Amino acid sequence: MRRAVALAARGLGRTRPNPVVGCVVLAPDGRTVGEGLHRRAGGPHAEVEALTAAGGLARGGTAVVTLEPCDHTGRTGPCSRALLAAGIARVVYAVADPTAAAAGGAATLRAAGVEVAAGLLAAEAENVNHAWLTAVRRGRPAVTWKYGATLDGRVAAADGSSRWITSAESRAEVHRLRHEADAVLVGSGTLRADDPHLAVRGVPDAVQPLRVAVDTEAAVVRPGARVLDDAAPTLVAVAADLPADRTAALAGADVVRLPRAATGRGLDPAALLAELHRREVRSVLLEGGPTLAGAWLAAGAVDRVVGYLAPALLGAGAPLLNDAGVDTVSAALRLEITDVARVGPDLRVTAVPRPA
Ligand code: AOF
Ligand code: ZN
Repeated sequence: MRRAVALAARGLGRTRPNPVVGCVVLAPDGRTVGEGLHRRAGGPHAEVEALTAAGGLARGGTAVVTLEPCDHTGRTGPCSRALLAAGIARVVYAVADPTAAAAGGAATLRAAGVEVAAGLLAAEAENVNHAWLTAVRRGRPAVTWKYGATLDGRVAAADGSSRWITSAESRAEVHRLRHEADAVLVGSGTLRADDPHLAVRGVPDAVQPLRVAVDTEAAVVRPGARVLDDAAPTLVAVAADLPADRTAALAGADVVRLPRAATGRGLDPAALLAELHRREVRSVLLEGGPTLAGAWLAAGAVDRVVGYLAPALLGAGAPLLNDAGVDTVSAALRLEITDVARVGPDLRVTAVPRPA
């Protein structure tokens, strides 16, 4: 199963709107005779790829798969039937398929006499599919807020300079996070201050995410902005109530008009996430800045936080987070740390909101 999870991880960023799935087929004597992963929506499911590799050696063997085999005909046929047709005797899967349409593979296999076990390395398999599982459970894309800051929580110095606070190693990792995300999103403060490009660089065969520029007043993004180049598709989100001439300068760009947040600050995160969900985005990397992150946290629209902390102190300058709707300690947004790692000289902390 550890190998199957590693196979699944290779699909991250490539399978939208589908999950990542890995599968290993063992012959009756326990030898690995086939491996597979789900590489893209519309392509073969992991089980089918592994069974094809195994050929006749799968008969009487075991299929180890990170997600419950599907029982439906979507873009491809049901994996439950494929496993039965190959003569698999035992199926071990980690996580149940939470979609109503595809679920039921385990029951179908059991009814046909296959021995089925669930839950092996479930935490690891959940983790690799965090985005897709969150999206299915919430009915909207999973949102990861990523930031890079000094140890005293600043993203810029007093003079406004902000380049290269974190290390080259951390910045390289952020390109991988972008590649793994279906969309990368920034607000108008970051667009104005940094003119960010938001495309993936330095990842072999990278899939470029949809770049989402939240420019509520249509006051920042203009032709020539780096975010509008042809390195990746871009969606510019503006307020629905703006007069038409405000978006005239964006002719040719993909512009969506959305309701404002109830707080009056920025766009309604839920409306933007619904729009992205319609566009088959299942994971969003929120890259800033502090005002946008505060609004999204306050709205309960952040599912995971990844912070890169550089061993540097500034003492003054912009904080990594602005108002998140908290005015007293008892109302703090409490998180649970799920991972801590060294990345070059920096510290990477991953955390998820604690259920209220
Ligand atoms: C599996 N193995 O490798 C994958 C599964 O429309 P389709 O054919 O692409 O099916 C997509 C659905 O099938 C997806 O929503 C999920 O429930 C399941 N994905 N299942 O047994 C796989 N990718
Ligand atoms: Zn399947």
